[in-house]
Amino acid sequence: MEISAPAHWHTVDFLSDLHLDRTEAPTTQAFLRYLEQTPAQALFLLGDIFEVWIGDDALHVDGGVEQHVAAALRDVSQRAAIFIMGGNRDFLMGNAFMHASGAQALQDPSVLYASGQGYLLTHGDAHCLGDTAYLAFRAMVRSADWQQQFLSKPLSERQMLGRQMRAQSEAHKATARANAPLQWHDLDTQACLESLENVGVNTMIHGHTHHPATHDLGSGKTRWVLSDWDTSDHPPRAQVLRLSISPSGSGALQRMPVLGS
Ligand SMILES: [Mn+2]
Repeated sequence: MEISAPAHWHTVDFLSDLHLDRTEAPTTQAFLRYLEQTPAQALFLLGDIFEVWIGDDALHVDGGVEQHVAAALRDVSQRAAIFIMGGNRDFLMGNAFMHASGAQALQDPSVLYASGQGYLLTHGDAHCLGDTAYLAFRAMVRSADWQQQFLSKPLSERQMLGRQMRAQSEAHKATARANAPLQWHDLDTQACLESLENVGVNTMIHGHTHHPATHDLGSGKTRWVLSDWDTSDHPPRAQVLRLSISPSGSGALQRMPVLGS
């Protein structure tokens, strides 16, 4: 999928990995404040905005984080274009959620043309070639059959599975804090270079690893890794990558903290 920035886009924000799970959580509140305040004309949410997405009917749960976030995005959509890509946790976000949010679904990968350049946008998980167990799981849960079967379960059953996934994820994080950092898989550099060459652009923007960095891939190619968000962690993290497009049309990427009360 290709998107060309219209002339009125001067500020474009990229975010991922907020892992929102409760309306009242500080990270959710920080995101809602960010949405009210951002000057961006376009927002690109590149996956794992939600900790888990059990189906668009979660929007009917009053007071749920899904409903709150959709309503807030819909408000922003009056003044900014919103593009949402699924991550490995929230890939089941469907048309009803996009409609409720005033957002456009963004395929993984997609290319944004802005400031005279192309930006390859992806969540990042598909490039983690070393994580073979995950890639097998990914192939399964991305199949139409699996998704149809999952979504046909009663909402209450999917809510229970969602709670189990959250609990596992919390236990995982607690272990990581208590012991040495857990092993993690980074994106495969060769796979990234091939993806960039396939679409003929030099810059890749992705999330997923929770290891924000700017990697020089050589030959003028760069990989920008987005930060995850967790305002309860030490130090707290909440950051967007912002593309600022000057009146002359040139662009600059910069990491912007969005913490603050
Ligand atoms: Mn992810």
